[in-house]
Amino acid sequence: MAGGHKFPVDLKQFKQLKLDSKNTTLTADQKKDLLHNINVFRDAIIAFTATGAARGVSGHTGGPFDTAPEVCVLLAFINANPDGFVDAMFDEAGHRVATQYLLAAMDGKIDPDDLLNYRDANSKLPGHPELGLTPGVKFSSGRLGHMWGMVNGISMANKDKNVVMLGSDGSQQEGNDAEAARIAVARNLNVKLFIDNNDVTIAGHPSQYLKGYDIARTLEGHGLHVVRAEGENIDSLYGAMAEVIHHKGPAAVIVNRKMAAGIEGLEGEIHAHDVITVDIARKYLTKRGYSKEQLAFYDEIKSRSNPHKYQGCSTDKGANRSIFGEAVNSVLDKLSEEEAKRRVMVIDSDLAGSTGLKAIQTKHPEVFIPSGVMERGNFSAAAGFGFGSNGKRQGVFSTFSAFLEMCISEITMARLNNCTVLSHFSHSGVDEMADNTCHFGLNHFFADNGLMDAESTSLYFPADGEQMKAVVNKVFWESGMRFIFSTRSKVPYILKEGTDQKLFGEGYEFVPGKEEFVRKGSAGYIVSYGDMLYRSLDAVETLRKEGLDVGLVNKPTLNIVDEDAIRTYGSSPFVLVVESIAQKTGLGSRLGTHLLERKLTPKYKTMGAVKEGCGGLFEQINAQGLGPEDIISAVKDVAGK
Ligand SMILES: Cc1ncc(C[n+]2csc(CCOP(=O)(O)OP(=O)(O)O)c2C)c(N)n1
Repeated sequence: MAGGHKFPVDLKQFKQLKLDSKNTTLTADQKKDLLHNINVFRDAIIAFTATGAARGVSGHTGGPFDTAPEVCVLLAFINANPDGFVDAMFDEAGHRVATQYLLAAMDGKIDPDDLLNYRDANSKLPGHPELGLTPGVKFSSGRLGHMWGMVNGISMANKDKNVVMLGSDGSQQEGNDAEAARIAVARNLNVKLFIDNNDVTIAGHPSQYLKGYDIARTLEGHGLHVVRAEGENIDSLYGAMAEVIHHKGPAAVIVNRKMAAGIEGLEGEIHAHDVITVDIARKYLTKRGYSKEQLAFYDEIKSRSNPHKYQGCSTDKGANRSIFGEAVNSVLDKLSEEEAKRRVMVIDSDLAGSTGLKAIQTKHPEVFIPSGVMERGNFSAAAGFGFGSNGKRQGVFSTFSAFLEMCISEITMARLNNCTVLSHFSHSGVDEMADNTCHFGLNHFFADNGLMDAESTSLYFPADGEQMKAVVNKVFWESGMRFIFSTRSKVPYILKEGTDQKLFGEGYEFVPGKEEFVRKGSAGYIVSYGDMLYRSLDAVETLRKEGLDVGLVNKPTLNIVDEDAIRTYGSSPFVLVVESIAQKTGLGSRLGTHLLERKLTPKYKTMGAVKEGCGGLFEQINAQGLGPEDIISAVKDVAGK
């Protein structure tokens, strides 16, 4: 594996230390050995996470680098008393997966050289830990705030053992952790938390954007035994950890530190959350004594891109998730600052740079509220802003599509309160999602969860950047609940047939609920939307050249039936739904009903996301069976050709 690259860090140097948590101080030798282990662990984390930067698949270095001291101390505690612990270092911040991969390598479950495939497609080393996928990985994690609750139950099932969890100041912002704290205290569970309080999340420093947030006081308020420690002072950290392990009942160490301490160019910086650059990694590792030859493998790791050339669309691409923010700006530009502030509130969930809100923060700071990793609270705040306004006031909310699943109940209550809220869920589907399965955005239709007589809820998934602008402009001031989806990946522009003009460019007007005939055909129709539209168009063009007159319908409003359009394609020989969200809950699971209710009985087939991810970027779509050839063969299958 790893193209034959050799992992530069010799993991055998790691000492099998045993430390008894009854002793709250370290001897000079123990301290020396611990510091040695921490250095080896951190070298390894830096060495292999930087391959994510080299191959262009991103990743996370600062978090797993930070928690190395806690992990090394815990390993020594567990070594000394294996029966005293449940055998896993649960981590509520799943992006710190590098820790788990390194532990698996140290356990002999994966070859250390394989670590150099971090986040590569099909490497089984995706962006978050997935139980059952990677040998040696002991749990799944990746949605913040989802681990502690389970750790409580694991503790209930293992009363005579400690259950340890690595925590983070990002994850602790989630409401779930407050519920988990109450359960842990009420049941006096032996859960032990080690919370990396590095004051960095994705979008900024919690001390700046979330005034009043104080993890130690919060957990003390719940009734946990809390000890504060200086994370980069091993005596302070060790003493606090020993005390907490020894304490009977739930307890936490709040590990205060600057993120990426000691890494030149990263220490205390927000981007330390992300993957380290090869340059910074090289500098760090060279200083630590690794030779040029040992680090030469970085030069051989290259990014790959999708070799397929899609027909019917432009070669240039637009990032719909960013275009959303620019489109909102174009609406705000028409208002005075005072009116914008009074009528619009845009709330972030620590992902402004990823979901397009950054552009709004920059150009219209008067409407922007930075907020924490608290999707439910933020969504409800956006909904409440529009409460009673009938669209005159707009709350704008945004996060990744995966986390829509967290907000379903809040959406219901917002609907029952006739709230007006415009939501943008980016990172939809599976395309270019190296973060893998827990980050897939699959269940958009869950947002349309009202009754048939309820105020209408609209789900929009524009196919390209021009259509995104048109959608935002059209629906911004409407009342009710509107959900707009975009992908992590950029998408090309759909072109007018046989020209290089953009189909949704000048002169195009978006009409909510209207389905659009991109190609008329007599053999049957593909119905698609979002990022699958250009892929479907490519298949349609190929099939038409082969003599099969397939048509293509774009359905940018996912959950409203266009009666004229459905009659046209429903009367054709076949309908194939092509989408990148879950086949189980997507459009394909509904359109068949819509057809039958109208006594339309074409041959029918659906294709969408059907399995867990393979890691990597463009490879994800193909791995789901949604590649160009797959669409062509599905058409031939349903057409009986
Ligand atoms: C429920 C949920 N919301 C949002 C995210 C996206 N996300 C990943 S990491 C992160 C913030 C990370 O902060 P922290 O946990 O403190 O990690 P550190 O920056 O210290 O590595 C966010 C918002 C997520 N993974 N899960």
